[in-house]
Amino acid sequence: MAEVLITPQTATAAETAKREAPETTDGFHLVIDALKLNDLHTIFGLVGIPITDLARLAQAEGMRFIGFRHEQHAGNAAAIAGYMTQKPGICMTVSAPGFLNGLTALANATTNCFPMILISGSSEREIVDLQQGDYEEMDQLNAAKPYAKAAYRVLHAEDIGIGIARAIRAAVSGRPGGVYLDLPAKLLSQTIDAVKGKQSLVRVVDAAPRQIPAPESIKRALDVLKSAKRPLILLGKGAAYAQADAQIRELVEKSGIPYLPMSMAKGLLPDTHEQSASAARSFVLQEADVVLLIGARLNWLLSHGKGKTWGAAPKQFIQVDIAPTEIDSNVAIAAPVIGDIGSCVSALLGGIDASFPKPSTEWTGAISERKNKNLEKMAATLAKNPSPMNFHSALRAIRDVLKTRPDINVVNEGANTLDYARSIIDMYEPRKRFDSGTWGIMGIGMGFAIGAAVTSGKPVVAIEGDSAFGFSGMELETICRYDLPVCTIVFNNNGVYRGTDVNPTGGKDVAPTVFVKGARYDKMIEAFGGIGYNVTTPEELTKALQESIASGKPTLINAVIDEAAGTESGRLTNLNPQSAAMKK
Ligand code: ADP
Ligand code: TPW
Repeated sequence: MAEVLITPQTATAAETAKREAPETTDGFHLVIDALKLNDLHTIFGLVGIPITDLARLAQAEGMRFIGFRHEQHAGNAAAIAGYMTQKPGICMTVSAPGFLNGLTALANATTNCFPMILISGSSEREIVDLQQGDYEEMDQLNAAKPYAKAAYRVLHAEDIGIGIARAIRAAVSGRPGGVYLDLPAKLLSQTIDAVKGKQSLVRVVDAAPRQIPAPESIKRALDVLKSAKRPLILLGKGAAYAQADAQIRELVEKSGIPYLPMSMAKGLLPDTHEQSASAARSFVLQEADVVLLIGARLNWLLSHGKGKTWGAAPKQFIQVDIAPTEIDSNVAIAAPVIGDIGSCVSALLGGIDASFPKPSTEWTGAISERKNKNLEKMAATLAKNPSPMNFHSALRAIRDVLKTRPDINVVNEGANTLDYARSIIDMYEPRKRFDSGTWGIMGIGMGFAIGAAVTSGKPVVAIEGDSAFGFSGMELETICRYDLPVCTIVFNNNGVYRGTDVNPTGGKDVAPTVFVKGARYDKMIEAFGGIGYNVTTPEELTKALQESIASGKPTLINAVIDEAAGTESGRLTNLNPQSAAMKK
């Protein structure tokens, strides 16, 4: 509403007119008001027409706008905020290229069942649909659809409230996922009567309603569980997302059944819990006869529930999930339990009383024996002090520091860096580990770190392969700009997986996996006022990490790792038969 210079005489007339004429509001204000009304107070984004004005207004209205250097990382920050809070993370981008940059994060969120809303400005329908060549023209709604759980467009200012309500509900109800909301520029500047605008806003009631499992599904599941000789519980990141921490712990402890956490479910129970079978993973997957899956899919990360990983012993699966279509996705499920994990686990607990058969000591004893043997082997590997440092000796140093700070968030990506850190770094609290997830995607590092730091207000340690770090490295500036307590540790082995490949032709170009040798990633953060460390021994790494955490400042530790230490694709060698064959 523009201010006008008026004489005292006309002022009275203008004031009278203003009192009589209804005040107006516009699309910009309605978007902000709708988000705030639903307790969404942070936007991760990147500006440009028409988002700049929206971002300015959001800030002026008391929201937090965290501006990024690339939309993919803003989207990843929003996604992880959604995973941590069960409220959709909000990402805002401009049209076409900005939208497409954000779309990778939206797709990754949908794949991982993280709730987020990508809001993008777009060109006018008239021009897009006639393909008349607008500035950053694109049919974004249709482009988003295959990669989003839902996609909506709002054309009238009075529909903004409903549009945002639908987006919130779609993102968090049932199986969570990414939602796209298309806001044409013309919509944002549309004005409507302020009272009408206010009335059009919707505060979403019970956005993710409990979904109570059918009693017969609980009975069936308990019957299968009771019949087990070698039961196993498998906890996935759906279980962590559900925030049913106490019930899950009770189920594990009351039943006495050994459990395995998937990588992002680590810490749901502390990794040091005596019933954790992580150190005997291969053994329990092969030998178990009944497997209770809670918020975990039988996708590639679990070898699709079949084959060598699962051994020859016949298996029966019980699967607790909110998505009925997940059942029988890869193998037959003997006992599906459909509902939200809190309700399902509570119902299962109702059937686990003193008469419930405890797993035999033969089974738990065999697991303990394996665990101890493997832990001893791992301890011997971790105790070595090779020079240069390798993944194990560096991770030992990090593990020992993180043990003293269970509240710290851990972000992790890379190939070897991911595989080794996942098994070596223990987690003690739920929803503190964020990684490459269902796709095994590289590039989540700095986005997740920023999202986790902003959302939790707690420090973040990002353990990054040097290649993985490169995908989002420019966001170091964002970390410094907002002065976030993020310590990035780059496992620098001079390349993708390792740094020793050679060009077989002897030509000038280096091999496809090789980077600049001896790069100093620590200097990158210094360019933005952060603190850099270059370390070559576990002792130096320990000291640098302790100092970093104590400082609460943006820091980066360039950890020099033996360039020959990594294996191609980390532990995914089975997915890489071509490469294995080429090396023979
Ligand atoms: P992981 O990668 O850790 O194995 P996945 O992402 O494959 O885990 O599986 C998560 C599963 O959890 C999905 O199938 C999803 O439908 C389910 N899920 C997510 N939230 C809930 C919830 N609140 N209640 C029940 N199931 C849920
Ligand atoms: C978006 C393929 C998988 S792992 C990896 C790449 C490029 C990097 C491994 O090297 P890094 O780790 O990070 O140095 P380390 O510990 O082995 O030395 N593009 C995307 N996602 C994936 N997964 C790839 C490429 C890949």
